[in-house]
Amino acid sequence: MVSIILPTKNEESCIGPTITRINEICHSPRIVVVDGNSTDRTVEIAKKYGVEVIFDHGLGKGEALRCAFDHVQDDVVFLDVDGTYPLELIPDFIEELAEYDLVVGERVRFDGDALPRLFLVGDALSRGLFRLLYSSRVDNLSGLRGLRKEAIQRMSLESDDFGIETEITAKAVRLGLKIKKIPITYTARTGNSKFRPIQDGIIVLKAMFRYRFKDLS
Ligand SMILES: Nc1nc2c(ncn2[C@@H]2O[C@H](COP(=O)(O)OP(=O)(O)OP(=O)(O)O)[C@@H](O)[C@H]2O)c(=O)[nH]1
Ligand SMILES: [Mg+2]
Repeated sequence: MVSIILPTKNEESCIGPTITRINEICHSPRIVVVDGNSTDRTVEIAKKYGVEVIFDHGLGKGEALRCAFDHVQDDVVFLDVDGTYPLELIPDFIEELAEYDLVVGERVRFDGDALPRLFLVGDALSRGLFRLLYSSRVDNLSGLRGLRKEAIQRMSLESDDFGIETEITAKAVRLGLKIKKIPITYTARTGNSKFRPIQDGIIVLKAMFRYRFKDLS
């Protein structure tokens, strides 16, 4: 089985359509929404659609994902609930998990004004630095991924914040796990971004160096 994890913090405009679409394209999926104490109607809508809803402890997206991984004890596909990622490719991610430990939605195209210029520059710098430090070309910030249960166990994930994708990518490379990249188009977001360019950019940078040199044995 593969569980589909949806981290949410005030995503009331996208949660309903996202669940509907996943139900259309996947065969009886187990969908788990992990919510960061949304103050809008996100939780109410998720419950109305009949999916499991759990809550993080308010520390950020990384902690939310770790809570969800602990909860499901399963292979996972996770993605942002903001309309940016191609939901129709989720079955491909599920399929590739039969062979690969980590499946990354490699953002190769950005639709229109999907990302402001500052974000695009930061994104390119982040990928460049990752490549330099890890000798590996992987989209370390992509929020659409598949991850096998055994890989999650081996990684002993610890990030609470937006460093989580970088931690997962870094550890997958350093542990020699099998990584599959699926090229995707990134679309403009619906609703407000939770990513703060300066603070969260620094968090990503720190994660990049921390997991390059940390003893993983
Ligand atoms: N449970 C939980 N979810 C969160 C938290 N912070 C963000 N999220 C969700 O995690 C996903 C990623 O956050 P985004 O705001 O999309 O961050 P981003 O993708 O880096 O930035 P954009 O490109 O602007 O979308 C979204 O679905 C958010 O609702 C949190 O603290 N707890
Ligand atoms: Mg997003």
